[in-house]
Amino acid sequence: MFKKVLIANRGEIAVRVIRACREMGIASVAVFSDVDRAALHVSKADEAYLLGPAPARESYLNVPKILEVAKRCGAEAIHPGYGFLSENAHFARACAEAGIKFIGPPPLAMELMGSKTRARTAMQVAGVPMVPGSARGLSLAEAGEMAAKVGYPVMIKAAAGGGGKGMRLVTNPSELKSSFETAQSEALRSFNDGEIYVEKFIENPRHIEIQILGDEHGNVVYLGERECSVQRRHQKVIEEAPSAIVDEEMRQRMGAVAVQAAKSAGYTNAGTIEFLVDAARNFYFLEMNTRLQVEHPVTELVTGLDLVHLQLRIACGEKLPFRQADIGMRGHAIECRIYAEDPENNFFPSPGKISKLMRPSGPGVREDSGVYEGWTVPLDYDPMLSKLIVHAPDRPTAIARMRRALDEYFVGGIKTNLPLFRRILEHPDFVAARIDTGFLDRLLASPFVSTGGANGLAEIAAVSAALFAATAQQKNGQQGSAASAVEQRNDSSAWKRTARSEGVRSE
Ligand code: MV4
Repeated sequence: MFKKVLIANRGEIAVRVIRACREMGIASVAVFSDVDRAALHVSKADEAYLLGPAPARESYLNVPKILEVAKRCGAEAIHPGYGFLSENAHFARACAEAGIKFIGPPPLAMELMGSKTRARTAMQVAGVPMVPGSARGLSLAEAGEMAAKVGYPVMIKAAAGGGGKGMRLVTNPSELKSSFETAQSEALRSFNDGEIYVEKFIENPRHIEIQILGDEHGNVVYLGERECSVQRRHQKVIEEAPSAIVDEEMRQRMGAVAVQAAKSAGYTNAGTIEFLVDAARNFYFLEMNTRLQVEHPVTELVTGLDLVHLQLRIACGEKLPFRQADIGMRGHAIECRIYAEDPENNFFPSPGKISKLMRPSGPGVREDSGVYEGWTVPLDYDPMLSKLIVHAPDRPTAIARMRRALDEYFVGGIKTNLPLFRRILEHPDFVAARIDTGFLDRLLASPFVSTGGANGLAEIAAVSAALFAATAQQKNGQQGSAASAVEQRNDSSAWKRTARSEGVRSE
């Protein structure tokens, strides 16, 4: 096994990888930018090195600097996390040339999947079901022919895109020219690559993805699916495993396709095949993500496997320690991505100092966090603070557990999207698993009337604690100690009563 690994990332995923290294007896090396000197991942690692100023180009995307640090400290491998350099084939190649193992797939497989048209061609050859459309770049005239062939509405997509960038919906032939040209210039500007292709439009699909693992000896397994349909602007908000609409038969078919896709691409390490699933439960290859994903914990909880341990073992040349038949799935897991953003102000980022942090715990609760109380969330990077993940025997129990965990969670000093999750988890469509990629937009467009329920117990507790501390002194002289007044009553929540008596809450 490696003796020392550098983690070329920050935040919760850097902490996640550092934890796996510690458990495996591997020394961990953190890197950080000027504004991340006091970040959590820096204090958790065995060593930490400054990369440069805050802008990612000069720090977490600075390939020469990262390789220089790796060589200087004697790291044998680099884990890229997600985002930043994780899907950059040039970086993977530069690591190999520097004699450092990139913990991920081979550069060739990353490049293949990076081009959506090349990926479609390869997947078609491998027999992977595909949305009808083209498998190569098209001229405007060819796009018109293809659209007529598959039938409107169609999606115009950038070959270098993915994740929703450079994508246009075209509902009739008269819109094709302007949409094509807009998508092309957007693609040229964003990716320096104007290649465009066409697919039939699948209306309100579900987004369901299959986790795979491949070793460097030709073995590939699938670890079931994740339901990721709850999204906003192509950002996932909630993920779960398993999907309520996937039964064992469908799982096996999707899994076999995903394994075939990975094998035909020469893929190794952890990867994810994304599928669009239509209302009739037909599934179509969308794209492959060549990295460990944000939502990997829900798969870990239902399979009982540690994906980062396995990534490290695979990168070291070990064989997968199990076969497909050995992999089972138990219960249901849900993840909420907690962001420093304001749901009441169009989800505008809300970085700043975390003045108070009360985190949930207890049975079946996991939190993968990159922050701590007193830390100032910088405005230079993605504002995800942490991931709250629950595991329970079944979906209804997992939903109840997540609601309970959210009620225990309080973040003071900055705005977060915590209130949004309470809303989603109470929504009848979510509870009934009637979710597709349009669910969250529909929910946000509808007026919201709070049911009052158990909303924000942790918030009441935090406010009450502050008031208690501020007023206990003067109360002492008047009507005895406030503490004893609280202790005397044990019928319901003491904090709630204190809040009520202080006029914080009127119920
Ligand atoms: C589609 C589609 C419908 N039909 N392609 C959005 C992200 C990008 N990776 C692909 N996306 C879509 N491609 C066809 N032919 C609908 C989407 C889509 C979507 C896909 C997955 C998750 C959320 C989504 C939200 C809106 C649109």
